[in-house]
Amino acid sequence: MQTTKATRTQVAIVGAGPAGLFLSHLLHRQGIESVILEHRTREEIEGTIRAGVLEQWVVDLMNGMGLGGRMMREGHFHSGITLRFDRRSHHIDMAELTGGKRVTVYAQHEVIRDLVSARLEDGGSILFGVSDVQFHDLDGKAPRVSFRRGPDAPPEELRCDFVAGCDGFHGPARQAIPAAARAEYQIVYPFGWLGILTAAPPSHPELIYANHERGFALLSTRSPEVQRLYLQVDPRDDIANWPDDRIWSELHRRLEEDAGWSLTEGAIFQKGIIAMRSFVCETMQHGRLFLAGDAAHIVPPTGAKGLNLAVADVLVLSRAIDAYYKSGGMEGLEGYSATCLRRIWKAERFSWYMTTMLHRNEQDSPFEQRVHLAELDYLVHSRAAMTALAENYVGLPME
Ligand code: RFL
Ligand code: PHB
Repeated sequence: MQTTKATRTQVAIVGAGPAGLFLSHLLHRQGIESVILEHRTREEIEGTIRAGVLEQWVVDLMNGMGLGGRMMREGHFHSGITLRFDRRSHHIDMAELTGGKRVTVYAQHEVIRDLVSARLEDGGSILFGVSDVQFHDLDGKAPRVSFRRGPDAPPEELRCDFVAGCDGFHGPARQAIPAAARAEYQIVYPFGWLGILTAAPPSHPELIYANHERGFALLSTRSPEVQRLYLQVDPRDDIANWPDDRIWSELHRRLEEDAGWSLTEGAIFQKGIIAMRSFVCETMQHGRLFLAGDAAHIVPPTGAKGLNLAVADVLVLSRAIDAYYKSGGMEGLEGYSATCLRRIWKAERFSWYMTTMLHRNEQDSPFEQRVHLAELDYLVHSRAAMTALAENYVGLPME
């Protein structure tokens, strides 16, 4: 009979996205061992184009952990954003409204590259390309995660004290919480984002969020040579229906304004369409399994909150695990889900607010469409409303 190879660690982490990688670094700094099981290859996770905006406290955390060197050299620091509607621009000076806080535009895959290389350099264990991850004995004190190092490799087992489900929205960890023990709250939006990367210089010094009668558009950046732009589209649309000239013509129309600003074009070298949803799973824990990041919640990208929330979850989790190893106390772990959900629901609210205010929803009545425009008009003329937006955008304080 074949015996299953078993290894032991303190925390088994499933998924090497931002949640899993930050958790492994945070635990390492507390002297706690972990192993990350990731089903994609290193090249795949380092090449997936996703988020761009880091909240101030995430940047401070990365710097405090000694992981921010390249980010500080190559990232872009934005102290404001521009809202554009009715063909006019309105600057929101976030730094002035929040006592000096700003956001950093530094691509998620660059964060991933920095975190993977630093973790491997300090002797961390990340197993790429694993398959068949399954959870066992989550209710007891000695949970196990079984897996294979590839589809044809023999089964192995990771024995541990805690399991962190950092495996994203489509991963298996959430399903390991019995359906009767969790409630799921969700909105699926009737629109998606077509995102492009283009080889062009920046067209504008800060991000532009545009509400236009043809739909939302967003201008973001990546580097002095590469820009990131998004267009609201039907989520079921096929990217083949979007040749480059159609994308540019739509971006020009939605981002243009009366004051004569113009968008700089370049070669499009990456494009794709993503659907948008809001989703929260309550509870985020079951026995010794703790969900973090997109495994437990999704926000539409309009508020730029997803990656930041994933980091917030694992900061709470790492502190609770540390307290357990230092004193045997379970309070932090028992309160994990409730602690995280307070921040998560505020980010859900903000992301939903930005999304509904800035997009054109064909299902909205003309009354609701007028209300969204009134909301924008109120926002840009009220210091109180702008402060509320700025406070949420740069990131609510981490306790
Ligand atoms: P991830 O990044 O999805 O990582 C999960 C990892 O788990 C692995 N996995 C498994 N591993 C082993 N076995 C299995 N069975 C597994 N199943 C899955 C996956 O391969 C993967 O490597 O989740 P995590 O770590 O929770 O991080 C969440 C963030 O990635 C996400 O919230 C952000 O990208 C959202 N987001 C944004 N967030 C921001 O904070 N600021 C932004 O500006 C921002 N813009 C965006 C975004 C997301 C976008 N897309 C594409 C959804 C813009 C876009 C367009
Ligand atoms: C990005 O640069 O990818 C980006 C910026 C702002 C958002 C979402 C995505 O709200």
